[in-house]
Amino acid sequence: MRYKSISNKFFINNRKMLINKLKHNSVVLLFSSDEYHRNGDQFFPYRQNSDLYHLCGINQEQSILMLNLFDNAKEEFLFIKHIDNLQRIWHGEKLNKEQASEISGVKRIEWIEEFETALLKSMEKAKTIYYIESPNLISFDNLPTSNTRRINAIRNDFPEKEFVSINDFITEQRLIKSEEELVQIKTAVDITKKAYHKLLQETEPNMLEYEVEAMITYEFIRNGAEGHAYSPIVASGKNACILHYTENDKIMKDGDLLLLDFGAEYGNYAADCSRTIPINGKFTDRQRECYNAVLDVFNRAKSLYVPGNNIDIINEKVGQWMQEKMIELGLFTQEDIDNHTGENALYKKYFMHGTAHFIGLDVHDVGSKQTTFKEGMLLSCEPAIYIEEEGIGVRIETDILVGEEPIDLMSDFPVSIDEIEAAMN
Ligand SMILES: [Mn+2]
Repeated sequence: MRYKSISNKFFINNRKMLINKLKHNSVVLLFSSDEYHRNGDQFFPYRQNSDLYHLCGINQEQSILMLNLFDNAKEEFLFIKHIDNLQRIWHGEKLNKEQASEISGVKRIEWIEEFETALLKSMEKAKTIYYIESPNLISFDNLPTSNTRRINAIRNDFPEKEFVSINDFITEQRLIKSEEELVQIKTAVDITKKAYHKLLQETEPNMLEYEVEAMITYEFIRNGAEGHAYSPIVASGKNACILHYTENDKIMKDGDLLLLDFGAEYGNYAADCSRTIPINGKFTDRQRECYNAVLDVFNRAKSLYVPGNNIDIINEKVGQWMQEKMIELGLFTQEDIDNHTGENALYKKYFMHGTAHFIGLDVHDVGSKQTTFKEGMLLSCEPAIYIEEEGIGVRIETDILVGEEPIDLMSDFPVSIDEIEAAMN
């Protein structure tokens, strides 16, 4: 095992929390993610459905969680893949029943072949089927995920049953991070810091962006992360103004800035970090002005991550602060704002995304812009400015734990101009 996993107490407790919110004479059904075909006989590296992981900690494909909530019998089942000797030779071991039980804390572990029979039996008594809606695969065919396909099939077979989504309940649970989850997240953050230090030391003019990507990947893997929590952005010069630039294949020019958005995944939990550095180790005067404008807003914004606030409130405040900075930077005047009639505020031309999103098992984790912050929630803080005509893009991003005193998990990452220049030279 690459990483240290969370104890089964966490998963047992998650199931208990969920069950307490549900009606009796019901069944909860949750199916693992698909294995995604790549090409030929190859598949993409497997990544578990985050909700299934949250409820049982199993990272294996072809797993099904079934919770029976009957008046006289509450019973938890986990169905796992059963492999033969030939498969074992090619692909190695899969979890046995004891291991699956140890990881998840579920007592009844069955082979996947037993699922249909067990389902029929549960359906004799169940009135309500609880399921989780997962987003469709984004493709031109809009294919449903395995979870949706299986639930739809069961819905067809049992049209008389009541089907109820439990997304809101799961979201509520996933939003608040437990101590054990924070250990995983802090490890992901720490590995991300190591990659940041490496690239601060080794980045030089005329390297290719993917050489920096390789430094990040190297530090992630050698420190026990599964890899990147999302496709990293290594964007030099004006490429920084393409928000989801992931080509990372241009030459990094002397005198340009480099915008990086990267984060390790550890034990399925994400870190999410953005930094902006001068490729040659020294900011120009104009770059300093722009960088310090964003840094100033970044430092002020951190205090907004307190209970009672929400993402909409943060976006509104940070938008106003960035607008003041843009006037100081000479991008437009107060008069321009007063005369502006467009649908979007003027500042959105230079800062077109939000400041915060939730972070957890998914880098853009569950929760909405109106979710009221509570202690223990984790969000990004990422003000930015993109001035395409000057080839300047600056984003500074950290991960903040909500509290009366918000905690910046990346407070020891070099962030001021002096710290960055010192680390690079
Ligand atoms: Mn982010």
